[in-house]
Amino acid sequence: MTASPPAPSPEPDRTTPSPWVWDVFCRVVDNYGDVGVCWRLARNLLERGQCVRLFIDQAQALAWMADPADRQHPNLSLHAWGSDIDACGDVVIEAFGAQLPDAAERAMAQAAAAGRRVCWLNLEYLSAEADSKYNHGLESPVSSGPAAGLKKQFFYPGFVRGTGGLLRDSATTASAQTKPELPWPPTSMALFSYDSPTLALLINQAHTMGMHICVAAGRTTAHVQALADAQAIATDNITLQPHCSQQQFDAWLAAQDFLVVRGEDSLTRAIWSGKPFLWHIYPQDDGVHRIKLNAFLDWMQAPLAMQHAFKTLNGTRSLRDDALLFPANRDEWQQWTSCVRAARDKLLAQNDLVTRLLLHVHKTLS
Ligand code: TRH
Repeated sequence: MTASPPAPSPEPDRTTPSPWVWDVFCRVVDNYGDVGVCWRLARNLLERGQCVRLFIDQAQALAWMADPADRQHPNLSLHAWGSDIDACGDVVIEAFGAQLPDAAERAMAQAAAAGRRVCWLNLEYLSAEADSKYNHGLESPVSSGPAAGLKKQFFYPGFVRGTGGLLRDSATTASAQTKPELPWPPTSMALFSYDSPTLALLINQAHTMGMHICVAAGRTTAHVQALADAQAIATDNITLQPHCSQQQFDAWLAAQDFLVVRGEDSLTRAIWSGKPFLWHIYPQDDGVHRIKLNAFLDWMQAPLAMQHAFKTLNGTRSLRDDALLFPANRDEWQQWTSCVRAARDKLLAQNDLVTRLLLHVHKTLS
């Protein structure tokens, strides 16, 4: 996919309430989450009748992640990072602290000088830590660069009221109302993880339980292949899933009985699925992912066996001989399922992230 400079100012669709132009700035750090979250955000905004201009520094992953029909949406345009813009949108979203290109900051300064209101938000990483709630909505005055003197606000996604919530489109809200009976023992597992010393154990335990293991494309596949080459895992009953669009990825996850997810966007999808899952958190050198993982398990009110499995997979609990990464029996399977569904219900009772964004922007711009 080629990103196309320069960015024209799209005409907002005035037929729907609050149609604003949203400039979403995405810089890819690593993995698929930066682009995955921005792409899902863009799709959710389009569903709500908004206009989106997505500025991205590495658009390669969109070649498979973006469904062609979405890419051709009349209210969407894709642009290279640093493209010239003649005017900024009504809302400027700097995803994950991506320092904006000068052209974008200049456009905001010009808008301010012309008396035009613009809502500038820094979309942060998802966390269940209390800080997300305290910091959500805080202002940050900009002291240098072309936008010096302007203010941006922090927008923290989160699991509780008072944060920015979670991305949830209308189809997800509808499907999340269902509570189908899940088979015990589970017959299939979706595997989307980072490298981990416990991955071989996870795969072998899944194999012993009789599960078919479906492996996501990218580094998970590479790691599984390396384990297979080293004869560290049983290799029958493993399928490698090619890269697919975000909709196909969601459907693929939802089709398995047990999910192993990672990062932040697939974690959200696992919760919406209402299925027992394990979360491989994005590991950070300074170890802060431990705190983030514990905060999430607290929020989930996860039963002890589930907590142990999450911590073992993430290496925050030492690996014991009897370590089990799955529910041990039907009762535990039901406990894990009830835990995920109770967490999902708590979230379904709250507004989704885009609704909260729309309310916030409405307050700021009107
Ligand atoms: O890829 P990730 O590990 O992303 C991570 C996290 O976002 C992390 O918090 C961040 O710090 C780091 O990136 C930079 O996992 P995540 O968040 O689940 O994102 C994966 C996205 O990729 C998700 O939107 C689904 C999408 N995807 C597809 O659409 N098709 C595919 O075939 C695959 C494998 C993924």
